Amino acid sequence: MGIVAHVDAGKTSLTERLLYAAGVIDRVGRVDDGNTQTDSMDLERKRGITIRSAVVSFALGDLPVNLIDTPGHSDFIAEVERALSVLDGAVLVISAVEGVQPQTRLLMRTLSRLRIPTLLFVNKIDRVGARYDELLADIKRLLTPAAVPMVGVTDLGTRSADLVALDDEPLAEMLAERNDDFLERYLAGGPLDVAGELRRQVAKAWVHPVYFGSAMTGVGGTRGDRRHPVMVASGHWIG
Ligand SMILES: Nc1nc2c(ncn2[C@@H]2O[C@H](COP(=O)(O)OP(=O)(O)OP(=O)(O)O)[C@@H](O)[C@H]2O)c(=O)[nH]1
Ligand SMILES: [Mg+2]
Repeated sequence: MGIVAHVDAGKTSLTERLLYAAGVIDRVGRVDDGNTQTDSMDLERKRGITIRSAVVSFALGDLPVNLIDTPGHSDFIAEVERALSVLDGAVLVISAVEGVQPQTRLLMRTLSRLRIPTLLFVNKIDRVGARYDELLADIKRLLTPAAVPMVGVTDLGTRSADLVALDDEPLAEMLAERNDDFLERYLAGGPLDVAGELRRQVAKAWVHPVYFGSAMTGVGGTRGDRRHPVMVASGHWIG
């Protein structure tokens, strides 16, 4: 699993959060304090930037996971390219404030070309100036029309920003556009395995679910009783 983004979007902070959520570490380090797992070189810790791709390996149940935190600075692009060639899946991180940036577009183009299953994670929803609707529109216009939001956000742009469940309808509609059998069942009002179909279409890199959260406050994932994938590794879905 690769975590990729434009510089400063929060890749290292998100990686740290994921390690915490997976039970690998029992304290969340901070880039600004120079104590994260993946910014481990002296220069990285001093400058608060990632220079080298770093892999952290752990198990989720029986499933081995190799999480790769990549650099965002364009000087270190070779490090990212090397990582891309081994990925089973990617999380493309976008800052809710800065939005879609040049490196974001470049990465999405490359991930699409390589048909790597890619989730989008809009980070920093706690920061002043964080956007939702406008950013989703930018994502669809500049990155991929096949982007679909998985959660809504309350108190956007504040420390108490949180997630709310969304209606499944737009998601089902988007999936129906890409699978005739699913479309037939959708039109007939029949029982729909939305989560299963989403998994299949994400694995084929046909659709890109958009998650929202904050690596800083730890808000993320989904809300309500939806059980949708948040990570992929070796063709298996986790979460
Ligand atoms: N408010 C807020 N700040 C964040 C969040 N995530 C990261 N930051 C801050 O944003 C800055 C960059 O975070 P990093 O995690 O180093 O970002 P990065 O994408 O790994 O940066 P590079 O590897 O250098 O490209 C740091 O000052 C973080 O503390 C977030 O969710 N909310
Ligand atoms: Mg980093």
